[in-house]
Order: sequence, then structure tokens, then C-alpha cells
Amino acid sequence: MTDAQLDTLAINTIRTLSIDAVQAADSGHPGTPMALAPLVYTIWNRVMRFDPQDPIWPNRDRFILSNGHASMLLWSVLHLTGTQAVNADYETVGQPSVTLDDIKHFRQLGSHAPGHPEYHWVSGVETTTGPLGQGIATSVGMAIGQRWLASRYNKPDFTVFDYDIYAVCGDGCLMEGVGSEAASLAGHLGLDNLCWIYDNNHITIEGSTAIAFTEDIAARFLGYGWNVLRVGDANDIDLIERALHVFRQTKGRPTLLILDSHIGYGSPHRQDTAAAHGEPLGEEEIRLTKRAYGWPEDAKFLVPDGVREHFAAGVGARGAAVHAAWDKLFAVYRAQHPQLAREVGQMQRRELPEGWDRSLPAFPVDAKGIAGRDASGQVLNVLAQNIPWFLGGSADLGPSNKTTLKFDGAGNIQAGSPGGKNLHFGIREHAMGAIVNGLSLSKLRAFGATFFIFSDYARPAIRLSALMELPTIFVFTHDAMGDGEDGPTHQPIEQLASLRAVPGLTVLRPGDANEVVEAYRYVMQLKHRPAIMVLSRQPLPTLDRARYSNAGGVARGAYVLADAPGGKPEVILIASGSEVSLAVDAHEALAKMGIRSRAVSMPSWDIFEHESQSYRDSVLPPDVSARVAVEQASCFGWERYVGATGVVIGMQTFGASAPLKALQQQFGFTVEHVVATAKQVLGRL
Ligand SMILES: Cc1ncc(C[n+]2csc(CCOP(=O)(O)OP(=O)(O)O)c2C)c(N)n1
Ligand SMILES: [Mg+2]
Repeated sequence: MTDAQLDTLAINTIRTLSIDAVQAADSGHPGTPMALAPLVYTIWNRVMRFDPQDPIWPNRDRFILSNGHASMLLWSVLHLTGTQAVNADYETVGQPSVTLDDIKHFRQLGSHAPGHPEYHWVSGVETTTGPLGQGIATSVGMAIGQRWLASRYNKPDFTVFDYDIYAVCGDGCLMEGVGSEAASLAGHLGLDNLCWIYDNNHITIEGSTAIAFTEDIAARFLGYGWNVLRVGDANDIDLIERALHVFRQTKGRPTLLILDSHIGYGSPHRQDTAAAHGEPLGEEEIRLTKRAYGWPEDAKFLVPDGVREHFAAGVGARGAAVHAAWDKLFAVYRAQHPQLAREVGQMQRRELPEGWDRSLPAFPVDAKGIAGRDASGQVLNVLAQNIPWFLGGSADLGPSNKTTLKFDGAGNIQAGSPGGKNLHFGIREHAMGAIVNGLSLSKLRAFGATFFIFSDYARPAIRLSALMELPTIFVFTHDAMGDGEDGPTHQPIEQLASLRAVPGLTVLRPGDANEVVEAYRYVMQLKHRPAIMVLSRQPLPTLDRARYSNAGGVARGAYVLADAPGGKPEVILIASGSEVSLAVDAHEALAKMGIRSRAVSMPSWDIFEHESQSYRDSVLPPDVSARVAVEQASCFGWERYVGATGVVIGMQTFGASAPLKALQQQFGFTVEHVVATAKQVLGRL
């Protein structure tokens, strides 16, 4: 067979595996894999520097399928390249990532060919995609990450990091706002290591894009400062290869390759229709389509002889060679730059460097206190000096979030200074979330910040960070009604409850400056969980830790801060964040009245839920049913801790525009009200 015949055979193998898998599952998306098989074949087998034997080799090119519904493209190519599986300890385990059997069980429980690409579940998937727009936005974080790594670790004669990022997307990704936000920032930063390939097929689920999407994409991306290329035939692999070559030669701008394609290519009755998007072709149409490809009509899941070998000779051989050359280079690098080489290794394993927590502040007792955001700002500035690869920024609220890294040499990430530590996301919270995920996938430790209320704008990306088990950090300040006069548009109510509901997400609302320090100490040690820091705008009293318990209790999610004599309370007051000192004051007032209360600081439900039953019972003894929870947020969910006879002092409505003191009065966040409620609860028993 000639090389050209082998190319066609490989492409049609991807197509028919996709068709057969969707048919077997009786659900899925055959049309786009049929159309984009030549593109994916070209990227993987002709261009990408990727070693299937070691899919986490740090300098590999990244491939992102942002139109995640076309997942069969990825499963086919991971299978045909023999990409190896990697375990949670970052070791290859001697098994293929995706077997033919997985593909035969596409979308079934336990198969490594799930409905959409799942990072963490299938080796070789660089990021989870499915919610349209997330993949391309995350790819911008990966591109920023690559340039940061190159800036810090490349040395004369040592190009340790020079990988590129390829992201394939469809109409949906380019319609979604998050894609636009990210593209705008990518253009601003001149990310010439980033190539998006846009599947211009004029089809989405409801039909032709003529019904809702008629803008001039090329003009739009030129406006963002991108290089825009076009290939008019998705089957012309030589032209695609040349366009990708132009991308690699282009300096100072990201590249958008607009690729005109036909969804359902080759299917006599489905090509160019919306039906090809998300329905199995059906047995008869499959036969006709295979005939059109020159494929055995009745063969199922056929991988003809020579196809695997063709991938081995392409991406396999190229990847092995560049990887081996890199290993050799890195061995010399390790000898000449041992400290930097050690860092690269630590990052890959998500370890922290020696001394990462030295010089963290300890805050003295202070009745007036310090705002959560200010304490956080101090901590971030220490951590970012101790951990070279710790960086982040805000969505234009750095001065309010106190997230700006101000030490000597911190610097800004800009087109001409990719190695800075302060990333200005602009007012693009959603892209910020995805970009922080992309940085995290690049093994940097990254944070993004905004007002807590605007976490809503970043929520889909936060959700994916939890689904992907990434140790991203979100710093959300102005946690409740502390910004008083700004009014209800700026006062979070349901955000705590809704983020607490996300599986695998750690939410922390520390109660004073020392709890902020302990919260960060806890969060920094997470390797596979994202965390949300919810911080006050206004000063909170710094509690006397000689009188009350040590703030280290934060690491257990909740702890007894102040207790009744002999540890035998009649009533328990539970609070988080700005309400912790309120609970302590109420506890003191109750003591004066001869009522035995316990004040519990509960910065994190999630951490507490992971503690043992005996610890939880020691903090919240089951036989003490008189309980009051105090939190300036939706009451939703607090029944879990106060039980049927308890009361939640929280928010039942939105807030209001007024000074904080007036709001505290209005909504019952006063010592008098907490004390009265405690007595009322005791009276109920
Ligand atoms: C955020 C989001 N909204 C909606 C969907 C549901 N959805 C999946 S694919 C799709 C149409 C996508 O059209 P396009 O990107 O052009 O893909 P094509 O059919 O051309 O492959 C929609 C609406 C989704 N996955 N994510
Ligand atoms: Mg489309």
C-alpha cells in the first residue's frame, strides 16, 4: 500500500470505529468524527509531538477536543496510537488507555470510552470537555502555562518547554461567551503557541447555523489579534498539514484555522444534516456509508492490518524520538541546573517545595482586627515567594480582592513578560475559571479571584475543576453583606449553599485572620481537589487564641472554639466567617447569664464531613439538640447541623443597600438576637 492509501485507511478506520461505537451504544455523535477524522489524523500522525508510551511526558504537545461530543475521535486515536494508561501516581501501568473493547462499550459503565472526554478517567485526555466553550477557554490557560514554564525553565542551550496547544472546536464553542472571553485574552497576550481549529460545518442541533449564528468569524478573530487561516476542504490533509505548519511559523499571535467540513461526511442521507450530529446512522445507512468509503459493508469495529503500524511509524516514532532527545537534554540540564530540574519534577507530581509555608504570618489578638481579604493578601504574597510556580490574579478586582502580588520581581504576565506572577484576567470571570484550570492542568498552582457574588459567572469552570480533581484555588472576597451600600446585586446569598453542593469542592469561609492562614495551609496541601476561599471585605476581630482554641482546627472543617465549663454545653452556636466572632460574643453573653453554651467555628462543611464520626460527635454532641447556626447567607442546608429543633439565623431574602451595621441590625446578626434565639431554642426543648 502507498502512504496515501494508508492515510485513507487510517482515516476511515477512525470514521468507522466512531460509526460502529455510536450504533452499538444506540446513542452518541457520529457526524463530527466522520467529518473531522482527517483533521485529527493529520494533527496526531503528522504534526503532534506526543509519545503514546508516556502520555504525561511534560513537553508533549497538547490536544484538546473542545467539541467533546465528538469524543469518538479521541477514543479512536488513543486506541490506534496505543497510548498507554497512567495511574494516579503518574506511572504507566502497562495497559492501553483505550482498548477496542472499551470502544465496543462506548458510553457504558466502566468503559474507558465514556460519552465525553474525561480527564482523570482516560489517560491522554488533557482536559474534560462537553460543556461547549470550556475546552478552548482552558486551552488558553495551557498556552499561558506553557509560556510561563518556558520563561522560567528554558536556559541557553536548554529548551525544556516548547510544546504547542491544539484545540478543536465547533460552532457551539465559538457561540459560547467563555470562548470569546478567552480568545480576547489570548489575542492580547499574543499566544503563538496556541492553535484553534474551527469545524465550520454550518450545523448545530437545531439545524443550519443560519438560524442563529451568522457573524463573520474570521473578522472577529482578526479583531482579537489572531492569525486566521482557512482550509476549504476538511478532507485535504496536505493542506491541513501546511496550515498547521504556518501556525508553527507564526510569531506573536494565536492561530485560528477555519476548516470547512461536512458533518456526517460520506453518509448518503445524513451528510450536512443536523440528524448527523447526535443520532446513530442506523444499520442500513451504515452499510451505504461504508460502501461510500470503500469499506467492507458488514465489518464492525474493523481495524485493518497496517493501520496501527501506520500510527506507530508516524506519531509513535516521532514522539519516541523527541521524547528520548528531551530525556537526554534534561539529564544534562539536571546536572547544570539542579534546583530548576528539581522544581520541574516536584511540579509534575504536584508536590510543594521545601519551606513552602515558612514565614506565614501569625496575627496578634486584635479587637478591631483585620479583613479576611487583607490577611489573604499577606498570605498569598508569602506563598508566591516560597512556591515559584504559585501565581494568579483577579478579574479586574485585584485592589479589592487584595490578590496583587507585590513583592520585588513579582511582575505581570503580559505578551512580553510571560514569566510574571500576576495574571490580569480582565473582566472575564468565566474564562478566568477555565484558564485557572488550564494552568492547573499545566501543573502550575494557580488562583483566580473576584467578588464572591461573581463566582456565579465562573461556576461552570469551577464545576469542571471539581470534576477533574484539579487543585485550583478561587479567592472570593466580599463574602456576604460586608459591602453594605453596594446593595443586593453585590451581596451573595445562595452562593455558599450552591458551591457546598458541588461534589469534590472544598469551600472555606474562615472566621478571622489566623483562620485565613490555616485555611491556606490546608488548601495548599491539596493535590486533587479545588478549593474556594470565601473572605470578608470588612475587618474581623482577631480572636485571642490563648483564651479560645487554636486556629489549626480549621484543618478539621469545624472545631470547638469556646466551650461551656467542663465541656457540657446546653446549647451550641455554630458559625462561619464574619459570624464567628458574633457567636463568640453571644457565647460570652450567655455565660454571664449562667447559660452554658459552646461556640463552634465551622469554616468548611466539606472538610468536616470527611472527619470521623467520633470527631464530629465530639464537636456536635448528638445529645445536645439545642443548636443555633449563624451565617450571613441562605439558610439552605443548615438543618443538617441544627436539626429539627434548631434555628438558623441566616438570609431568607436578598440583602439591601445600606451600611453594614444597619444590615446586621435589619437581618438579625447581632449579639442580642443570637442570645435571644439561643434562649428561645432552649425554651423549646
Ligand atoms: C454549554 C453547552 N450547551 C449546550 C450543549 C448541548 N450541545 C451539545 S452539542 C450541541 C451543538 C453543537 O454544535 P456544534 O458545536 O456546531 O457541533 P457539531 O454538531 O457541528 O459537531 C449542543 C447545543 C452543551 N454540550 N454545552
Ligand atoms: Mg457545527
